[in-house]
Amino acid sequence: MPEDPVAAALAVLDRNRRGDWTCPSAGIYPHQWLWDSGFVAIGLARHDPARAAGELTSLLRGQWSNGMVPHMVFADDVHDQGSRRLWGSRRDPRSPRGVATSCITQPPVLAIAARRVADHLAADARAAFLADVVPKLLAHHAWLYRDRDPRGTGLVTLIHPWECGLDTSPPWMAALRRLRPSVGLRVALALRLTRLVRALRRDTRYLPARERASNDDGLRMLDLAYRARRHGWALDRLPPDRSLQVQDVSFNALLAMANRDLTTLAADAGIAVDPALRHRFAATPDALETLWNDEHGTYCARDAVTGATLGPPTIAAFTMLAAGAHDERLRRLVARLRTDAWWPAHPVPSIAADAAEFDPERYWSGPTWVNTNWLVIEGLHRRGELALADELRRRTVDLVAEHGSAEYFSAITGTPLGADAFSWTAALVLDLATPRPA
Ligand code: 9WN
Repeated sequence: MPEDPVAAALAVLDRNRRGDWTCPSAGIYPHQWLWDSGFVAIGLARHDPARAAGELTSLLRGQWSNGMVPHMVFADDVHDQGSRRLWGSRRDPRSPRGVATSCITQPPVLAIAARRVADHLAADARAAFLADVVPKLLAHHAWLYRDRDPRGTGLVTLIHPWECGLDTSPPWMAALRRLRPSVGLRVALALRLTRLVRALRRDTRYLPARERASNDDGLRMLDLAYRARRHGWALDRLPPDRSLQVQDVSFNALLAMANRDLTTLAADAGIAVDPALRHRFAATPDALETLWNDEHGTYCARDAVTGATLGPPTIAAFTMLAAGAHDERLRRLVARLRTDAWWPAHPVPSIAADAAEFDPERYWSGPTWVNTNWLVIEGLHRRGELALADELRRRTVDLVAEHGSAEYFSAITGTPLGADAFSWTAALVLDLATPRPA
């Protein structure tokens, strides 16, 4: 008999609690991650709004003076020298004093989470929370547009797969493999220094290798991070032929959603949004439509240097249901969602089940994830597809009730994969356990 899903989810979040914040999963992910904390706050908003608010404010202790919110804030008491040394954030004068962080970002879900948290706080606490976080979130979004969209296209450019959140999804890995390797990487690949990579990797110490990125891809991602470090993590300093520069679908769709929520929160708090920033916000929805690809019949990421489409299509396209405005395209997306390839026994896989790259157990190359299902459900609600939204909601809650709060699941068999007791799985089940009023 499966446990009560709400009680089980709260137990996972208590187990992963580290004071004010929650780690994604003890052991493999001991630090604080940006979008993980956003999802934790969304899930906790109704059950414990004060803790949910603390989850967001604690993440923002890692914010840099230029507004960048890093994708990781390191736990003080966890030895993880390999990872800390890679980033070396403390050598960068823009990093916060006394807090070690990564030097790249992750999907900007914080304003989306903050709006939900604010809705559940009592008036005084809400005013104090908004006075604290709204200026920081405005600085965060201003950084995204200033540093990552210097040409004013309306779309932010990412410089590393770790920034997109769906890290090892096939379009990103294909682009990474096409990149001319550095001398160091060529030597490492030729000598097959897998032992070295395994020593640097934390994930395969805990999990079967077949569920994770290959060692070669792991090496390529590390090499790319070292290259970006040599250029101060700055998009405008990266050599175009030796870097990845990607206009990612889900990152920019989440940015459009977050811009809407941040605008509402700023108005509530009586904080003015700089007109130039408003102008940037306004450009993003139309710019997102330029990611539509007729050949694939869906939205795809784009190489920001060459303009090439990065296929195959992934779950990222469906996040447009919550961000897009092109009725005909979004109708086509909903129809596509109901095809066997995207709606197998346990919808919705990270890539189509009939794609050549589909691998049912490997990370972002096939399994279904609760956070992406949550985003699809959000989009279906926005489109008025209430029956489909509720079906996906029920199936997601049932999957977790039956198999536990795994990091991800086989979309074919439901087998739990990756880390267990994973925070965003638990948190979003908390949110999904209660059906939405129609
Ligand atoms: C690198 C923490 C993070 C998630 C990402 C997921 C994975 C890290 C990793 O874990 O990324 O940031 O070690 O592979 O891809 O979405 O935020 O849960």
